[in-house]
Amino acid sequence: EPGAHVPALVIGTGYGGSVAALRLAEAGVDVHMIEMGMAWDTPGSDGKIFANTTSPDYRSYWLRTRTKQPLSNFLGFPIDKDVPRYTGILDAEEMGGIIVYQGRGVGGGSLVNGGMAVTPRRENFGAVLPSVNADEMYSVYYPRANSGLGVGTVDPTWFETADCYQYARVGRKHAQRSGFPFVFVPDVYDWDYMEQEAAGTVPKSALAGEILYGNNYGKKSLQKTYLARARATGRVSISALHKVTSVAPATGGRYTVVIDQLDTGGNTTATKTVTADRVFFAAGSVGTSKLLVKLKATGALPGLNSEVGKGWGDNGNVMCGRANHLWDPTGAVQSSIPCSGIDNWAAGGAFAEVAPLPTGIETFASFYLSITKNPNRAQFSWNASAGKVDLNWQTAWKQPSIDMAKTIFDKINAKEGTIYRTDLFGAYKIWGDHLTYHPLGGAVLNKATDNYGRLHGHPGLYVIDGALIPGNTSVNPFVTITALAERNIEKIIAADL
Ligand code: FAE
Repeated sequence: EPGAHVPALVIGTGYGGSVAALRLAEAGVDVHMIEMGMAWDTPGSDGKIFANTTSPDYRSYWLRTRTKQPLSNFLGFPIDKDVPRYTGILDAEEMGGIIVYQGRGVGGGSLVNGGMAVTPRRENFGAVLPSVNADEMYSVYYPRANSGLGVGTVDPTWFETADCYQYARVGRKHAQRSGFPFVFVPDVYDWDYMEQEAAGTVPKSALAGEILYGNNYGKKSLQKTYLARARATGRVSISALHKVTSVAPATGGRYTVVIDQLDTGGNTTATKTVTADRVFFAAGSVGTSKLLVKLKATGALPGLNSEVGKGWGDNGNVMCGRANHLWDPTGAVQSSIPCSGIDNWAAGGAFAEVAPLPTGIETFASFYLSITKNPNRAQFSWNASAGKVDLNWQTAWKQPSIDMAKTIFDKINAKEGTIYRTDLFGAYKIWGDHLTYHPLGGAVLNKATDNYGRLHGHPGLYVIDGALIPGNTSVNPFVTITALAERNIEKIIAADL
């Protein structure tokens, strides 16, 4: 309610926000969460909450009139199409030199992502979060995060014969023939449910190509894990279609939070002001960074330090496809949930997911999303004349990622006598180097904040999401975001409340 006071206000309902809400509530603190996206709890006229990747509709994109599909072309044809402007689930946010894909709605990125739940190899952790005690992370917080998220792995016996993972078995064969380690990748998808999908006994989700615009069944998004537990405490409430626009000091050590209520056309229908004792920034790397950079530059939070907005990276994401020989079909029905990867991090700086191309037809293509050790870092800054926050990432900064991915795929192509696909990203373009799914950084731990996410200069303000991580996690990021949030909130509850 406008004018209300809350002990703890959490901006955003993704991984960081959900961990904070659950643990604060368990400690007896009433929490209000503010989420700019929709609640995603009500079916549309087709009886489903989420749209399919093969038929994007009004539910699919955040305030766009045309889809912006990560793979823009297929067999040479552009596949984007017009859709009604709506507060849909996937935001393809154009930040200058890069398109940053993000989930919008209660559950944040967990609504749209592939659910790949990967703990970094321990020897790589020092480069991921240099100021964090690795022993504690690997003995306490990574296990806590994996259990809270419901992480599991494909049954290796079922994998060997499942039609929907033929593409992954082809990926394994090619990786191993070129001498690369092939690894199974854990996921929060319900693996028993997927086996039932394959057996034809339950409604299909992963095996119907659902991903990117939500999964109607099977995926354990945050709505089913952390947020369900948070709500069950009775201390957590969530306002969907509400966007935080300002946080500023109020009397008594409190903060005034300004919130716009949105309609499904993205228009502001009301502006509300509440006060909070503590505010947790969990709007995601881009959302948190944009808020903090604006609030510092416009004088609302003058105490923030000059590290705010710095250290942003794309987790080295780059995509590519390979054209296989006719004797290596990858399958017409592909599980949209990846289950495996090729690990060449130590030797070549690349970890490649063997990704699906769930088109419903045989494509003879192998498709990969690589995470690479790209060293480039960008900075957010306030553009006063345009009244918005800019990011100075350059498209050419992806070249190191391409080079690292090539350490895997040039070798496989040479061994197999195959070539790269040139029809997936338009105009004979081999590399999907225009995007990231994994924005990280902008309010880096132990720089913009102390070593537990407390923002410098303003007691009671915290960052607790992917903005804390300095640009790269060496694998898919959400397990690390969750584990770091578990670590930080435990300290904050013990020391600050
Ligand atoms: P996030 O989950 O983005 O949550 C932030 C929330 O804050 C969102 O719900 C926003 O709508 C909301 N918000 C933003 N600004 C405001 C505001 N001003 N007021 C109110 N609310 C606001 O943040 N990661 C993996 O580990 N494995 C995968 O398989 C994987 N696949 C992916 C596939 C896709 C297509 C995408 C887009 C991402 C994928 N990711 C994956 C990345 C992962 O989802 C992402 O790192 C996390 O969701 C980030 O978590 P945060 O808590 O930082």
